[in-house]
Amino acid sequence: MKRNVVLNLMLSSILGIILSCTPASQAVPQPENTIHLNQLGYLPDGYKSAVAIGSSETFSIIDVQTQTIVHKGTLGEPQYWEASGETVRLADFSSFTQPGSYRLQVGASNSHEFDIDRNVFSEVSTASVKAFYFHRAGVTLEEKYAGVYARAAGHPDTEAIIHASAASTSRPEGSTISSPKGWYDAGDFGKYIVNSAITVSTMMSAFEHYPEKSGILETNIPESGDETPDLLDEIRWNLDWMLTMQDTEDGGVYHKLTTKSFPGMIMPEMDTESRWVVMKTTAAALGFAASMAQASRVYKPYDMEFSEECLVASLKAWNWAQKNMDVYYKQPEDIQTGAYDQFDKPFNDEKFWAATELSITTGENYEAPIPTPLLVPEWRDGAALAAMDQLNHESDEDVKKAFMVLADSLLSEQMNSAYAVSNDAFRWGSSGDFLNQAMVLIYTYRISGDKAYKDAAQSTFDWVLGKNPNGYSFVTGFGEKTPMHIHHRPSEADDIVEPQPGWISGGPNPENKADCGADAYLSPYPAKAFIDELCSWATNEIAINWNGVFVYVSIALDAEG
Ligand code: 9MR
Repeated sequence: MKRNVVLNLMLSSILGIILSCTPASQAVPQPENTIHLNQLGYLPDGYKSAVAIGSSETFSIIDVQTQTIVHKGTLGEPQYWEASGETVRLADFSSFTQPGSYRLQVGASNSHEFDIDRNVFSEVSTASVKAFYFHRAGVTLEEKYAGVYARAAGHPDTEAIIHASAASTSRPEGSTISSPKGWYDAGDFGKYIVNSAITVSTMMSAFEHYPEKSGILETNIPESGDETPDLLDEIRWNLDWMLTMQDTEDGGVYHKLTTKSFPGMIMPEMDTESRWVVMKTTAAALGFAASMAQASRVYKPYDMEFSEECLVASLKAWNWAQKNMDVYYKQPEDIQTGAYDQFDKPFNDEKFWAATELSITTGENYEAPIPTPLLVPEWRDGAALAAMDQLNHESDEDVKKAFMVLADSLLSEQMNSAYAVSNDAFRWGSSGDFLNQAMVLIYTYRISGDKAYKDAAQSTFDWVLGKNPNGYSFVTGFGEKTPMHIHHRPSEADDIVEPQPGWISGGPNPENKADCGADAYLSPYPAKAFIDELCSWATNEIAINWNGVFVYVSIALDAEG
């Protein structure tokens, strides 16, 4: 189904009237559905699968124009999935390649409509980049770029206060620095270096690995039409902010810039509390060093001066980290915003990540051993992303071996999975985990040419767009059943029924059951522990890192056709 903006807006107003007199949990009427599939659709030559629940042995594909059956198939063997408590069968219709609009029928059940189309992911890919524009701090979003999501500027951050934890001789407690621009991290308005670093790097890697597709994305932002691709213009907004978070005196990088506690559900310009710059950490310095080293080579053809500035900043942060390899983030007592702390492991992966990016950019050898086993990337771990960048520049047998071990473990997990996905361990931001797995898999296809990895990447990506037991496409505004009540301040406060489009909801997470109150129902099955409620920050918030990897995977699948 292509997203029809006008129709959606009309539906929004009708729903708005209904919404005003019904409780949120009943607000969006959903079709009865025992078939879960990618609600946008599939690439003609790509892997195509849906999940069916029920006793039927066969499935049909119906052309929605002609209402005729165009393909018939047999469902796979029933498989029980502990994560969802369901017995399901897979419908594999990869052999059906005819472009068009369809629905899948199993017994008396019908799926959502979906397309088979060469450009099926183009629009959502563009929207997922555009979402970052909606999150720009310190600037008015004009209607010609933001449409109905136009808003006043918030958080100029030209007088961010140095917190006691960040004080130094030249920047004592209570002094101020100017730290404007950047993106809001998530449903809150904080700006966090660790999460910014993995996000900008994942997006720059999308650009480096798939330059043709990412170079032509048009997002209608103020910089559109300049010499630089829109994707890089958008990333630059955050890189400019990140540079201000370095203490140029010693090269250390502050962990975050936020208010002392989370504000209410208000628009950015209403949040006028003081914002604080909080302590320098090793994780911030190394993530920053990695991103800036990568930015230095990515932006070189477009802005030589900026490229040089990034490299100087990267080296300074790297040098600071060499002398400060164990400065973990410790949340000060008077600060309650996000921590992005990590006590589970040392900073080996961040060190490898920064060393790799610096080595690629400078051609010199920055030493750091590859941490094995490599893990799926996330905000806590940039090593596999570094491995991908390394392999994108030159083949290194050790790195390739470690990367293939990771990809093969994902592939084998998927082979045994009832939902044909590489994940059954659910936690905060599970949508991001699925997408990072899909990124590893699609990149493995690129270096191996083995279609099994591409199919696995597609199948994992399908999860986020609706092939999951919740039946939600977790991308706002894309798909028939999509979150309407994301934990996101502007979407709640802007009086527009539809949330900002193109954001990835965090997805099922059984870990935190307290956010909607002790009595709120959250499924005991981890894969179903999701509620589309505003209160559910642990399952229904959005965040830049999850969007960043969605950008990568949607571009990559599009590019690989
Ligand atoms: O994505 C983060 C998740 O991995 C952590 O478990 C969680 C709790 O510390 O925090 C998540 O990140 C949040 C951040 O701390 C503040 N902004 C919103 C982020 C997304 O929920």
